[in-house]
Amino acid sequence: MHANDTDLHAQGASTFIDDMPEPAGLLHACPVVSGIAHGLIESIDLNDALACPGVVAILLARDIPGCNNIGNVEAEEVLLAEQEVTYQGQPVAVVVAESDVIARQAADLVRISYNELPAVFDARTAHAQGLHIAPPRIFSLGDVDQAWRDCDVIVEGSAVSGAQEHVYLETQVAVAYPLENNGLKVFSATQSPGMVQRVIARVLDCAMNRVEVDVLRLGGGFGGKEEQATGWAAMAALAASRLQKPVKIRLNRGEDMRWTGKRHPYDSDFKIGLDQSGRILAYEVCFYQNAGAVADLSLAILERTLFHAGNSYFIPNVRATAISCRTHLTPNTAFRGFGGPQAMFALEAAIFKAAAAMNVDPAHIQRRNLLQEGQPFPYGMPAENCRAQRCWQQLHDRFGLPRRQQAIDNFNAGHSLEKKALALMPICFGISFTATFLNQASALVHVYADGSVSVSCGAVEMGQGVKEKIRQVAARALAIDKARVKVESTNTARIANMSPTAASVGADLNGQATLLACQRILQGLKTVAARLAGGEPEQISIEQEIVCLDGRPTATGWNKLVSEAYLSRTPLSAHAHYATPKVFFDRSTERGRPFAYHVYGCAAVEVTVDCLRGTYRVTDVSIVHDGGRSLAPEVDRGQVEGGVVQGLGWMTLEEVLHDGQGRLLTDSLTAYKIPDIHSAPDISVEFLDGDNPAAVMHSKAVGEPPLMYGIGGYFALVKAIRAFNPDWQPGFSAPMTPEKVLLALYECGC
Ligand code: MTE
Ligand code: LUZ
Ligand code: MOS
Repeated sequence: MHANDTDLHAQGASTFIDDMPEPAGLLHACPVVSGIAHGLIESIDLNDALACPGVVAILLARDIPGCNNIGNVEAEEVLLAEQEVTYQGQPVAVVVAESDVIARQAADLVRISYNELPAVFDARTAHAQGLHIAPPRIFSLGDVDQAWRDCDVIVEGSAVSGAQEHVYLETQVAVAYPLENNGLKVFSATQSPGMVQRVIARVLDCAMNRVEVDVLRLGGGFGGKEEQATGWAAMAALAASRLQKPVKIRLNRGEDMRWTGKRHPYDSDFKIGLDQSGRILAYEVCFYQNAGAVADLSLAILERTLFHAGNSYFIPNVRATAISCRTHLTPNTAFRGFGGPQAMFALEAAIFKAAAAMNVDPAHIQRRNLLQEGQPFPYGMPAENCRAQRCWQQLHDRFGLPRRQQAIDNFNAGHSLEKKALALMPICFGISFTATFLNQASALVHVYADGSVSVSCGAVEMGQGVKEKIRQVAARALAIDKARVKVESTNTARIANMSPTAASVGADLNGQATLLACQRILQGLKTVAARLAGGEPEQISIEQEIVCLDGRPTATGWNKLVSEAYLSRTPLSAHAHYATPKVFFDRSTERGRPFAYHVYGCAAVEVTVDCLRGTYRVTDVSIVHDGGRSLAPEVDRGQVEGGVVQGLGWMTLEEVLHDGQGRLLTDSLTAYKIPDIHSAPDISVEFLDGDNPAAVMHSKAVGEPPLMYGIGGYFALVKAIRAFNPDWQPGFSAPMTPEKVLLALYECGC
């Protein structure tokens, strides 16, 4: 009997890298990082640090045998700075010592002197100075310039959304073991074992087959370990390879917060035009993305911002421009939603402002413009199996929204110092990696002679339940009890060239590959079964571990079948590869079909504001979420609930602040507040079920989309504030912290 991750977590029996017994002779690495945001390195003095008892080595860029480059996108991303530093927290050296305490103490004694250069920390200033990661990109549909003439109402404004810290429970960690023949085995808390393997091979100038990367599970990733687990693993590998000793690196919480990137802050300008009925005729938006110092995944994130510029609305005339601005902050990175949430926040701000100008509820405009089947997204792809309207309608009907709005109106009429408000938040999220080549996966399935099953694939478990889903696929495909199936660690020696577990497609891609491999084994098993039952393979099926002939059970069960197959030398292992069909995108025309399908949904978010103190509660979230046929209903419910709370955190409490020198001020969980169980609202989720031919066994990806329901929290707060202070003109700057709420409550409109 094989327990799933949830059971192991509940028993405290699941293991993480930091729980692994430490081998004798293990060394510990600690990076030495830049204390300034921008400058040229003049000298590095290692003497004091090297004199510390227990320090074994200090490695610099010149000690890298291969390429000092850990970037996916651009050659500019170095493992260790050589001449120039471009952000506070940028690694310059790695101290290797007998304990992590010694390594940290010695790291403090490394003296680096700099010739400091000017630094820029916000996107608009960087843009004004021509500091960009790449040229702007523009998506357009229809003719915006013409369309303004037909509009009855036009409003313009700007929308700012802040960074977000991932706060995965397990901080960045890796252990590298030297093996014989110049090999290395690396345990890394990464969403991208394939990338960690490739980058280590590049840094060490060796073949990829020398490097085995293994991932059992992560204590959360949320995108923060898609690209940014790589550098730490490469440092451990560099040290292990050079010193021929196992080396561990593990950041503490403060280091992790200071030295790793966050969700990209965006600063956007919008202009929206509507007719009298509330139909949106034109939308123009320019997104200024704060990329930080190097590209990392910024351009892919920027692209997804453009893909989601219209959210779940049909807007016939759109021009969306996106500019990735280079600043001297820690490079920002993937975070659940991957640029989509920033786009949706800007559009909801535009809709809110238009609604205020028209003196209608924003829900009126939202409802009026929801996508319908066949209408195009701003990149030309028509909406297929569009469920925007159905989610909205079901939410409206099932959760009695008109009645609730009436109750809120009554409450507000009867309370002068407390105000409630309800905001709706429809979502639409494209499912597939937008880099088409990443939409592939493979799986290796073994059926052992005792009837137990082992599945290896490229999916990394990070709390999202992907292993449980893969298990379900294998169990259903083979018609056996789930307890027989074990999903192995994610390992580059068993699965080559795996894509990151990201873009919400972990279960979609790896599930399909697992299904194909199981079907291959099943074919051989059916031939054996036909022989045993005296029929043809086409007459055979397996149902609940029993071989059936023409649908009727025979005496042969799973164990007997498998042992007969083994004795008759029938293959009981298979490998399969899956590539998502029909996805493509042409960047020269910005047109294509980048997504296998879209996930829809709608949330109603209710808040209560204490108008004396500025404090508030998100009192209720009701959701209808587009779900497909779930592989694990409880997992999906957990993903929706967790995503909403994380999205609400981004929009309300979580404020990343830097000082004027680019130093992170909010580098602890006392200064950076995330939602806890006390601030989490009541959440009711209904799944809109149905078929989804585009994903494994008609399931639907669920990982990222629910985060965007949280945007409703921002607008509910804005509405509640206006119920108290109708003169207040919202500036659309998230997060809406209690301080900002208090100021807004008493800001005078004159
Ligand atoms: N849920 C938990 N518990 N922990 C995580 O780290 N990451 C999210 C989402 N849900 C995450 C999570 C992100 S950013 C993505 S892309 C998906 O899970 C990845 O997993 P999937 O592709 O299997 O859905
Ligand atoms: N990562 C990536 C992602 O490399 N490409 C994507 O399209 C994507 N989308 C969401 C999250 N991570
Ligand atoms: Mo998720 S941002 O795709 O790791």
